[in-house]
Amino acid sequence: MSTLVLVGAQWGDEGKGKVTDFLAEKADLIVRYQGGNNAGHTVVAGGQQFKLHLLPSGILYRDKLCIIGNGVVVDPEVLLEEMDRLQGRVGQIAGLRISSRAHVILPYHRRLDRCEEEKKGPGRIGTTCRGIGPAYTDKTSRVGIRMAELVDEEEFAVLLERNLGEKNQLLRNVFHTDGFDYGQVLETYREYGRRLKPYVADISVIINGAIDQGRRVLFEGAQGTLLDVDHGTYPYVTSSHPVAAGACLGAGIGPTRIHRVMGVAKAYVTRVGEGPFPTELKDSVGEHMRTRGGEFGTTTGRPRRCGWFDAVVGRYAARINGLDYLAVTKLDVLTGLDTLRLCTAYRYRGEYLTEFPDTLKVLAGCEPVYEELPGWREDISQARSYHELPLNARQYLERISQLVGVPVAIIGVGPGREETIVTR
Ligand code: 2SA
Ligand code: GDP
Ligand code: MG
Repeated sequence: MSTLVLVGAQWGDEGKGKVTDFLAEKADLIVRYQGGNNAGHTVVAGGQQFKLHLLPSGILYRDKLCIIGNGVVVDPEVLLEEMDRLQGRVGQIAGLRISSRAHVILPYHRRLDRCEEEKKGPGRIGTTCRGIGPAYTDKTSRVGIRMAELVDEEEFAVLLERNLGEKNQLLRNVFHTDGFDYGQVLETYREYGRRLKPYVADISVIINGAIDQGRRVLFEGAQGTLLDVDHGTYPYVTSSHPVAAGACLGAGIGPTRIHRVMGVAKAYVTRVGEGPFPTELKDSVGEHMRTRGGEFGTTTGRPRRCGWFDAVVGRYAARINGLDYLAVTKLDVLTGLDTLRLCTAYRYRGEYLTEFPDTLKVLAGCEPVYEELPGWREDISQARSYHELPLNARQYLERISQLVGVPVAIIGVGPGREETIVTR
């Protein structure tokens, strides 16, 4: 690996945190390029579980440089808490840099997120209510506050006064709720700015310089392809670009700098939040996946919706991201199911669809077309090479690879760093 983008190939929570941590051993820099603390990336190392929201999943190694890219929206309160908590558990954390161009989540973004969701009622997106959408809205409306301004006391005071005035009006007059006190927010966030200042840098210079020197850079996506604001199941998406191309925008590198792209997919599918999900199971098999897979939101604790592996989604993710490899995670969760199903196509009003639909209306009306494969009962969590997997598990993986059109490079058989099989 020289530069590799790791991207979620489904609706998020594919196990990107674990795979990033695993691959980070061989990387010099690990870069988060989009999203914010809506993300929950779980890493299990040395028997300890770490839930990361803003810090890149390479942070557990002491000799790596971890970077929060300009495409990320940073909640300073959450980031400082996460840094303090991790330092308390592992001592001094790795080198960290935060892009001066990353936008800041302020308390009014969080409140607006909740108010907007409540106003939508049954039409809600099912956001994490972390202020992600409102912060990206400010960014594209050209009124956002960036890290460079947060750490500049004078600039911050001016920008906050203008923004807070407008947001308070919105909160009070449109949503009939409380606004925020300027003096209090200013004081609290100036302090956050003081603490974060040593980490703020022009990260594009650092990353491009590292690539020039032949250092290995791992770009870590959050959420997943189907949650991308352009390519996902709009409007049931997040407000950023989880797809591989997002790494260019969110880290300040050109497309020619990316050598390989790996998609992370669960051996089944989950989704948290609202929106269509063709292979969703509302039966005991879905319950098996939720219970055995511990499928609850890493950030919010919400139960995740579960369903069969969807190769239409897989092929779509392969196309949108230009996937070179797949990492198939949580294969162990399927152990014990007699028969497994793979969705190979959709049926829509009598039509047979092999490409992922471009409208929500069609997607919502799609019925999955399944093929069945035999399951396995053997415990696979101890397997460390491909040939230690039962024949039926290998056949299942081979069929996934064939349907998606991408070779499987990594297989997850448990949450621990070592519970991983590398095939190429
Ligand atoms: P938002 O908060 O504006 O980004 O929500 C918009 C949609 O994006 C989904 N979303 C996620 N989906 C899966 N995992 C995410 N991270 C957490 C996790 C989620 C949690 O690791 O489990 O704890 O609930 C994540 N973040 C955003 C979200 O559900 C909306 O559908
Ligand atoms: P991310 O958002 O893609 O990083 O994924 P999350 O951390 O939100 O959710 C994935 C969950 O699955 C976490 O609890 C991981 O510890 C766990 N996990 C990852 N890979 C495997 C695996 O191969 N097997 C099992 N059983 N759990 C896994
Ligand atoms: Mg997650």
